[in-house]
Amino acid sequence: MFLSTITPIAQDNYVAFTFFIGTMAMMAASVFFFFELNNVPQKWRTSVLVSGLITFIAAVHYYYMRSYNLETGESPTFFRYVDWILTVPLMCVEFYLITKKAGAKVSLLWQLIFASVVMLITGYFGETMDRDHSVLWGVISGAAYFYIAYLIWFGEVASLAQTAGPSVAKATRILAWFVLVGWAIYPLGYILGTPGGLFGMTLVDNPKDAAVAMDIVYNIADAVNKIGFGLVIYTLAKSDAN
Ligand SMILES: *C/C=C(C)/C=C/C=C(C)/C=C/C1=C(C)CCCC1(C)C
Repeated sequence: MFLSTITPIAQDNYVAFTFFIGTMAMMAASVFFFFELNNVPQKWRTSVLVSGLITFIAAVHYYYMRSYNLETGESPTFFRYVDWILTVPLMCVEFYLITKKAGAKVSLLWQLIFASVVMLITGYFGETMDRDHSVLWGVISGAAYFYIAYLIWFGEVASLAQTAGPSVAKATRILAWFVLVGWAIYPLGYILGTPGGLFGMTLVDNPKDAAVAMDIVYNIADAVNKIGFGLVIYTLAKSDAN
């Protein structure tokens, strides 16, 4: 019987369990954003659509990562990064879309996307191919992260948001907090999961426990950031009628 091939999630398997809950939450959020497309003003539809794409892409990856983790007992690092390399640039697209009305140029979008790709590729090297230099890769990745945060807090995104009207300014401010605080959870996961992750210090000694801590932290961060981001955009779309 096909049911016998299903691997049950053990009660103490928090990694698989948070992948499961993550799948469900991302799926529910996607359905919500897609169905609400018709209830938001025309000019915000693309933004809300992108919110739905972000959670949808994550839902598909989470579904896969849950079974990968259950069947191998390993951390699905590769698919984690495939997910991020698709969804983080889409979050950059969100910043571009909401400031476009105030004159955001495509070059700003490319700056954000480029920095996010550098942040993720260097993080991937540090987690997989070159773990001996995880601190160095983490620092480069962190620099790209700070550059993104800088653009959003003090750079072009911030100044454009100011001229785009009070609703966009307010939404950008909240999204900026997501980037500063919500995204900062990821380097914490990296530090917990990677040998030498905190300037030569390994916080969790047993590699299995370290991987578990990392996956749980990443799963929490993804739910907060992807669904939270989408809801901020949705609220903006609903509150800004003009
Ligand atoms: C939906 C997924 C999101 C918002 C993922 C964001 C990921 C990061 C902000 C990752 C940042 C990292 C660092 C700043 C340093 C260590 C390596 C990373 C890739 C974990």
